[in-house]
Amino acid sequence: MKPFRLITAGLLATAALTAAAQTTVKDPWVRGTVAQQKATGAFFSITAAQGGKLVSAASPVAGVVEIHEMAMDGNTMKMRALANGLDLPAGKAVELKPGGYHVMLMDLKAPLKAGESVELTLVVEGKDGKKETLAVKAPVKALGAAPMEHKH
Ligand SMILES: [Cu+2]
Repeated sequence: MKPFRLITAGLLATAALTAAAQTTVKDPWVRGTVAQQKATGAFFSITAAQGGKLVSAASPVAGVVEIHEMAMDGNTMKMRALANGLDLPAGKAVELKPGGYHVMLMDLKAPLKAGESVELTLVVEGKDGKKETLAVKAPVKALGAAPMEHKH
């Protein structure tokens, strides 16, 4: 075998790894909860270099995790699940923040206190249909005491 072939194989492997990590998540956080509160939101900035969709999320702290948007329903702001996922335009940061897109953590197993951190698993589907899984650690922040209302 010629040494040249080995080098080529090495470069290809590196390229494959880079392609798999096309999505980056910045500044993740989760809104803290009070006793008896069963739902809260997780927020972050997400950028998919080649574009794609955030199709699902999971967390060990919640029984049900959905990707939500806020939308006007008549005169009321309501949340609803994005059935087809959240679009991520290529190279553009998409902000998930209070009052906008968020990852809804429901059926919480315990209250989330400031200082703790929550593990999130995000699944992004690329334009080519390939799925990428991202493990994110989001610190819990206590922002006011107002619990996040959940209406559908
Ligand atoms: Cu929600």
